[in-house]
Amino acid sequence: MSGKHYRGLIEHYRDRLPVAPDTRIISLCEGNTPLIPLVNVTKGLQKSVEIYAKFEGLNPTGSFKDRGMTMAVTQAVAEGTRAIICASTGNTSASAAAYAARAGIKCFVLIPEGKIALGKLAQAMIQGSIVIQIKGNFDDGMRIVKDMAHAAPVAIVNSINPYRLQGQKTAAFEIVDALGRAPDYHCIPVGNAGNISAYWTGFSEYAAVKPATKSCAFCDDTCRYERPAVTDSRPIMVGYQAAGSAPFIAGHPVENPETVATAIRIGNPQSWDLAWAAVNESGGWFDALTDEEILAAQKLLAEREGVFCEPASAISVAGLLRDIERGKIRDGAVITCTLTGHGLKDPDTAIKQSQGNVLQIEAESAAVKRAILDHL
Ligand code: AN7
Repeated sequence: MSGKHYRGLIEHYRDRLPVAPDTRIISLCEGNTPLIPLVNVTKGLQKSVEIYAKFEGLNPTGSFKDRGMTMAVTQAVAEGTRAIICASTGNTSASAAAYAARAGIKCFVLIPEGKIALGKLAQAMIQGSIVIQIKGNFDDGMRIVKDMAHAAPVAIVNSINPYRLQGQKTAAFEIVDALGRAPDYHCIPVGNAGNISAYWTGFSEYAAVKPATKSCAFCDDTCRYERPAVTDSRPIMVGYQAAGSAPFIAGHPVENPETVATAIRIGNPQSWDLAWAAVNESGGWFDALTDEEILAAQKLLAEREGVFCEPASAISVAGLLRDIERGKIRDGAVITCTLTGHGLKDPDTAIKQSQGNVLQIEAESAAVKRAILDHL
């Protein structure tokens, strides 16, 4: 393929990723997602801050998982793997299925029965993965998948696969590239804790001087020389969990995690130490939000900003707005929030909390006119 159109995050950030020059890239042109300024939710706040949403719901399968999956599946194929496997609360399975389909390999996904959002299940199914519904939660699935690494010829593509985090760190690169600087704070939902770890890696790599090893299609001559740090700072990392699934706030894994934000219904996060390192090294914190707070933020973003993300994603904005009110965010700060997945993933939850916006009336102009006048 020729030309300079965007060809996915591996091609774009090739010199910062562990990919050999002749490797066959498995890509759906993921990444390059918009950094949307939030213009309405900031009105009425005590502090003057700039908030940007990194809308990862606009990746090819509707979540940030595609960033890691392009790397993990590219590597799996390079190693001659013929099947991949993951445990998932939904988005990982949707993404794994898509990249496996693209690569022409088999995909097995373990999901908690009855506890994944409808859109994600539809994706995993139609993209041809073998869906294994287990009578257990994500943590049970993760334990079984780790067993399978030794028991069956399959490659694990959960975020314990280090290539996943390598791909996901590019979201931090994109944020700095878009802002022209690092944000002061970065707010992010935390489930299995891979993403917060990946962002910290990305922000840290961009703040460090590094010799360039390879050049990409977009680089100019300077690429061959030692690369200066792109930014001189790193953000304070803030991770938010659902109150019913908050091991980082409890300080230990929790059994039987529960939350309406099924994507982050995880009690035993695999990237425990990396996530703590991100928060501690950056001077950040973890906090928990109730399901009510999560859903209110999802609705606020949709109604006030026109940005429809899934409940787990909205927790980053829910937490940020609460922390601004509590005085934990400094005046004048530039803040980025990751909205990890698209709202269309979970239509049931969206419909359930928006019933009031539907009117049922006769099919007559007079009735419609009345309805309009009543609601102006
Ligand atoms: C929308 O799909 O773990 O802290 O199996 O789907 O990196 O786990 C999903 C996680 C946040 C949490 N937002 O990210 C899975 C899965 C959304 C998610 C997270 C997930 P991590």
